[in-house]
Parts: sequence; structure tokens; C-alpha cells
Amino acid sequence: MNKHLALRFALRATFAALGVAIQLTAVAAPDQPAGGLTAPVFSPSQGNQVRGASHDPARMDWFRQAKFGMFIHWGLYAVPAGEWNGRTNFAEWIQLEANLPTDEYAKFIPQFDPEKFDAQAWVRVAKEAGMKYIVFTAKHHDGFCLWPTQLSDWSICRTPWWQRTHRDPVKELADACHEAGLVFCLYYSLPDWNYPDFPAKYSQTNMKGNPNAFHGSPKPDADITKYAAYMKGQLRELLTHYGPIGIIWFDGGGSFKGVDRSQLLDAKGIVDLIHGLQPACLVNNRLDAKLGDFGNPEQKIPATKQATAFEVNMTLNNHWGFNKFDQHWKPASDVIGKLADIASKGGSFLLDVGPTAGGEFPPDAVRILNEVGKWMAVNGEAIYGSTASPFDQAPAWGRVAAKPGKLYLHVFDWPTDGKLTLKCAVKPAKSWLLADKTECAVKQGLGEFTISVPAHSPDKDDSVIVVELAGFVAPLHEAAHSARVIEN
Ligand code: H79
Repeated sequence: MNKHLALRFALRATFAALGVAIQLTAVAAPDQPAGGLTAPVFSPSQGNQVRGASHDPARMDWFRQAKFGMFIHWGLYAVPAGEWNGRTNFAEWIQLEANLPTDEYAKFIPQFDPEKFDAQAWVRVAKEAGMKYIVFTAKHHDGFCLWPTQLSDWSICRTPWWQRTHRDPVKELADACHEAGLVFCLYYSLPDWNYPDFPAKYSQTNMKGNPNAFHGSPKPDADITKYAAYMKGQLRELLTHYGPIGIIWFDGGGSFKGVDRSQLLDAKGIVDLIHGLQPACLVNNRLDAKLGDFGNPEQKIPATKQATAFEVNMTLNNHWGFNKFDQHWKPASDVIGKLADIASKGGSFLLDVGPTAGGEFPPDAVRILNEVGKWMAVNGEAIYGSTASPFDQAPAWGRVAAKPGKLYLHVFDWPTDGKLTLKCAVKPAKSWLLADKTECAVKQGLGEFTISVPAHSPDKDDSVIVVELAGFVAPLHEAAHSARVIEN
């Protein structure tokens, strides 16, 4: 694992922090390297950096191993913490949902003062939970940039925190991830509610009951080609200044209902730019399904196993960004069950935390993730690098995941009669409890085998039994190597 994750990175560019205020409108983003900065190089791909060429063929390796990542939604929206005009169910969509003009929304900027922000502490929580990567919202739909971009002043540079400390959260998180051996990834919204050249008509076409297209500063002659150039310029910054980026995670395709966003935004040009700078960087499928490396079912787990690579993204309570009222936390048992369920279907799990404007993870999130981490410390082998169950149907007692020569039986409901049956014609060579290596006797039946297990389960949520099958080869993620389209 750590071999893959160990940073395959030769050169690290340094970021010249900028204190210069730039007009929000003055933003024709040249698709050119920033002066004096050296593009990062991934060692396995050094011979394959031709722009537009098929990029690093081993690029999915770390992702297939990792299986469990942390999503972080952090931005100005953390300031109202979910509350506006007596309503308490907002989060990162508050500007649009409460219909706040840019100058109204900008009033949150002075209150974004995360004195408690500690990138290493955040990364520690992720790592101790058993997560292997972090996807951080560099820019959500509100367009507010969490790094000191040179291409807009709608950014962290306006906050008192930046003005006092010149701290760049993207840089600090990137460095903390890289030090800890986690892969650092960036979320970048396709729509931008405040960029003048983002056409208002694409900012909320999916909002029912609000017929006036919302935009922070609507501009009738907004030119989306200028916005697409801005996107490229920002992606160049993000892929040049922060070391290796594991994934560029695009989002918000739903805003472009009924139009070809791929064509409008020059998706091919964007993906070529990404791979030209970092050939091993993955791209999710929300910019363009045909160009993406994996699908992103949101807030739901596919009903059956998938032949193509996918990553389920989900909230830990009911909001992505911080909402101080939301106490609907998923218990650790639920998170563990979902991890096993997703693994049995061949996917990965990206689980969200929404930090406060003060810079802290909600204590409940930390508590739950710590519990999940205890389970992962014992049972991680059954998740990391696993592939989908070879069986079409999940057994009544739990889930099955696979690795070459092995099955991992995730037992949610421990048998009261000490016998666990699996419909499988191949007789196992050996079987044991993952938790303490206790060997289990196996009896072959007709088209099935039965494992004798101890009376008490090693884990109340999910006890793993390893089954060794001589000659059994687990099915691979074909999709990871070839085309890779699954819709959201
Ligand atoms: O970043 C998170 C969401 O903000 C974003 N994707 C995840 C990862 C997302 N973008 N679009 N959508 C989700 C679908 C739109 C859902 C909506 Fe709503 C329903 C918008 C308004 C009503 C969700 C619920 C957001 C506000 C209320």
C-alpha cells in the first residue's frame, strides 16, 4: 500500500504566496505555466507526459488499494453553520437556497477566521479512521476559493485570517497528507455562482420553485468560454503548487441540464491540461462521463456489484458543509456496514466531514471516525485492495469481498448455531477469523460449504472470516484498465 501511496513525486513546486488584491472581474486566465514554477513529475510516468496521450496506465493502482477516503466540505458557508432567517437546514448551498446576492454572502468573509485550523490534526483523524486519501473542496459552487488564487479575489485572501497569517489551507492540507502518506485530492465545482462570466442560466437550472436564475452578480453577456479559461488557469495553479494531486473531483454537472457541458467547458481540453501537468491524476466522471476514471454515486450505494470503478460519496450526518443543528450522525456500525457493502460491490467509500468556520471537525464526527478506525485497524485487510464478491447474491448473514485466492466474509449477523454457510462449489483450503487468526473447520456440502465458528463474534458490527480457496482468482476491476463509465 504505502509503496503506491509513497509519494511518487520528484519535484515539488513552491507557492509564492500573494498578497496582491486582484479585481474579481479581471480574470482572463491564460492557459500557460505560471512563471518560474516547475511542473510536478510522477516517477512511473516520466516517459508519458505528452499532452493528450493516454496517461499513466498504473494510475488507478493507489485508488484500487485505498478504498476509503475523507471528503472535506469547507468554505464560507461554514460561517452561518446552516442557519438563515430562522431556517436551520442549510449548508454549502445556502447562498443559492437563501438567494443571497454576492455582497450579502460576502458578509460572511470577515467571520471566516479559523484560528483552530490544524491540517495535521485533520489528517490524523482521517488516517486513524483508516482512510487513505482526502478530497478537499478547493472551490464549491459559491466559487469562493480556499487557496490564494491569482485569478480572482473571491478567495481566502479576503479573509482576516489570511491577511493576518498568510496561511493557505490547501497547501497545509497537501503537505500534511503527503507527510502522513495519504493521497491529497481536490474538489472543484463546475458551476460558479459568483464568477461574472459564469452564465446565470447554468447556476441553478435544477432548482425547483425558484424560476429566476440565481447568480451573485448576473451579467447578461456572460461568456462561458472566459469561464472555461478561468477554470483551466485555476486547475493549473492547483496542479502546480501543491505536489501530487490524486484526483480532481469535479461536481455540479446537474446545473447544466439539457446542454452539453463537456462542449461548453472544453472538457477534453481540461482533462488534457490535467494529464499534461500530472499524468497520474485521476478525474471523476462528473466533468464528462467518457473522460472520467470512475463513477460517483452520491448518497447511495448501488444495489448490485459493478463491473466499473466507482466511489460512493456520502455525508456522515445529513449535510456536506457544517450544520450546527444536524445531529443525524451515522453510527460507526452503519459506516462499517456501508464500507463492507461497498467493498462487496467493488467500490470505494468517500465519507464527508464538514468542519466549522473556526477550523475544527465536529466532535461527533471525530468520535465516529475513531470508532471506525478501531474496526479498520483489525479488519482493514478485508477492505484495502479488495474487489467485488464473485457471487451475484449477498449471503443473508452479510457480505463477501475478494482478493486473489481469498474470500473475506463480512459477517453482520453472527450465527447462533455456530455454523456459517456459503453457496460456493469450491472447497476452501483453510479458514480463519481475521481478528485473532482462530482457525475454523470447513465442511464441504453439495454446492456449498459450512464453516464452524466460535460461539461469540469477535466484533459486534462486522466480524471477518478469511477463506482461502486454492486456485481461486478474484475478478478484477476490468473497468479500471479500460473504459470506465458508470453514471452517477
Ligand atoms: O458537494 C456536495 C453537494 O453540494 C453537491 N455534491 C456533493 C458532493 C451537489 N451538487 N449538486 N447536488 C449536490 C445535487 C443538488 C441537490 C439539491 Fe439541494 C437539492 C440542491 C438543492 C436541493 C442538497 C439539498 C443541496 C441543497 C439541498
